[in-house]
Amino acid sequence: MKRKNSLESLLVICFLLVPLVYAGAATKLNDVENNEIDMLNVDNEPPVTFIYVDSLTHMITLVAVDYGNPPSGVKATYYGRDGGDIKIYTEPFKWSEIGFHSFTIFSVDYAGNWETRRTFTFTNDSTPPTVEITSPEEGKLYLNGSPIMSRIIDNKTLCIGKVPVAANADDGTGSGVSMVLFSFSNGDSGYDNDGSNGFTYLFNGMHFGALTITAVAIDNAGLTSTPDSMTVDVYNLGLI
Ligand SMILES: [Ca+2]
Ligand SMILES: [Ca+2]
Ligand SMILES: [Ca+2]
Repeated sequence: MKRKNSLESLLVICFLLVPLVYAGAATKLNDVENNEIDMLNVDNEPPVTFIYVDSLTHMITLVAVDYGNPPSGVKATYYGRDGGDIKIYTEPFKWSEIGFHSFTIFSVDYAGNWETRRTFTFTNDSTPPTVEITSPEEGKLYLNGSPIMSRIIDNKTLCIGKVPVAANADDGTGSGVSMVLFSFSNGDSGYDNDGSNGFTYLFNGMHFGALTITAVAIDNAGLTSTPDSMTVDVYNLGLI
């Protein structure tokens, strides 16, 4: 009888424990789910700020986009000019001082996520570049692209075969030379946008007689130089 009572007590305890264990497990499961939902529904990402510089109007616009799930929204955007004080950005502003400039920009969202400060540089430029044709050289004789000698009889440049055209282009302390355009009186044209190895173009059009070569430099602000021109005598079949 005593043993039966003990068994009954054990069964009762088990009977009472099962729902408790189940409830505990369910609570844990709910906690995990809630935590996951919390993690999925929080904004822990900072905004990203972009800068737009209009090289013609010199207007500077900052735009910030917030991220998160869901994003809490951009609370404020800040900027500092040329290492100066940090200010709050309210609207586009003009920055027309010529030369090199740096802007530090960053934003914060309503959840308190601060964007890491980033620095952008640009050059305000209102001076066109200069250009000068350096090849072919005045009074030289060229044979298929290579200078052979100075002409003795005539001081006019003569190119038999291809014409190696090169120009020096300079933008001083401005935005830098973007490219040099080459055009020819026979209608051919070309450009070189890599000044690291000089600005060059190899003319190989079929042409017999005087050929005027014109070079124009363009800087990174879109300003164009005064053209430089020279006329040479060319005898080229235009073959490879
Ligand atoms: Ca955010
Ligand atoms: Ca310039
Ligand atoms: Ca080049």
